[in-house]
Amino acid sequence: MQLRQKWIVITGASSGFGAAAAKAFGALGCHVILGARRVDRLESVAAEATSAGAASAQFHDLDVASTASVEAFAAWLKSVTTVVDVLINNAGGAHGLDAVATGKDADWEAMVQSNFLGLLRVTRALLPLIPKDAGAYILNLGSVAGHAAYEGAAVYCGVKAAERSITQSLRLELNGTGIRVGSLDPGLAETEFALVRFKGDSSRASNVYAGMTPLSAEDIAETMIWMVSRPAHVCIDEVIIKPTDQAAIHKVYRRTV
Ligand code: NDP
Ligand code: 8X3
Repeated sequence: MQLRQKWIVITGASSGFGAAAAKAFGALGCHVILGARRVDRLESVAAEATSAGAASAQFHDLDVASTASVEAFAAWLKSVTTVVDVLINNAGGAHGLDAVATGKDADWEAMVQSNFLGLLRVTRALLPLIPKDAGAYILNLGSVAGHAAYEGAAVYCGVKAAERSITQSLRLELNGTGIRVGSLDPGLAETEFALVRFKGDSSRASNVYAGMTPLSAEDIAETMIWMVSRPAHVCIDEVIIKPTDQAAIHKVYRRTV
């Protein structure tokens, strides 16, 4: 599908995959609409998307953990465009790496709110703007963590498993509308993900990628573009993408440690 002049909404566009996607879709001449809580960051990302060639780049405060914020974002969006061709539900992340025995309510609640309820809230609010039979696409960010559990990640794995179920339910519910729905499920990718998980501890965060070559945010943005630019009759339901060094969630080849 030709993406030029299409309207692309990206949640969690202030860093990582979302920011890279804003620039990559911008470079294809799309209209990009960006949401996240750090509006100063969105302003810079929008400027970069414009420099890359975006037809337009606009942004608005969005906290997917709040229904009121999602509804305010949707109301603003309706003043900007009558159509959303691609919705990228990307906002989310992990908080902490505690075992269930020592897990913190605040971490659990933040993960459920952003990755799980946020995905539902944004999709519900924007569905009325997504056209039928026009090759539109709802692309949800899952994870290899939704396919296999690991220690300290009961809730993060749980919410990413829920993302797969939500994606599959939506795919069934929207069958016959021509709206495509798919999940992009990456393995280790170096963004602000680990920094957020470890609450700003940069040495702990960089250790996650020690001695191996992780995916980059640009690798993921390129994959998003590949998924949504297939012809309208082709729906990529699910993509698992991992670094070559990561054969499985627990099996990462490290050169220097
Ligand atoms: P980053 O931490 O770099 O980006 C996360 C983005 O999500 C930020 O823009 C952040 O914006 C936004 N976000 C978080 N919570 C909220 C919220 N409540 N409301 C609105 N926006 C929010 O990480 P990534 O780019 O790596 O992560 C993007 C997605 O990819 C996440 O869903 C993550 O779980 C998933 N993922 C990441 C992998 C990785 O290894 N990096 C692998 C597999 C999946 P702000 O703080 O400004 O609101
Ligand atoms: C992020 C990938 O393996 O760190 O979803 O959980 S992992």
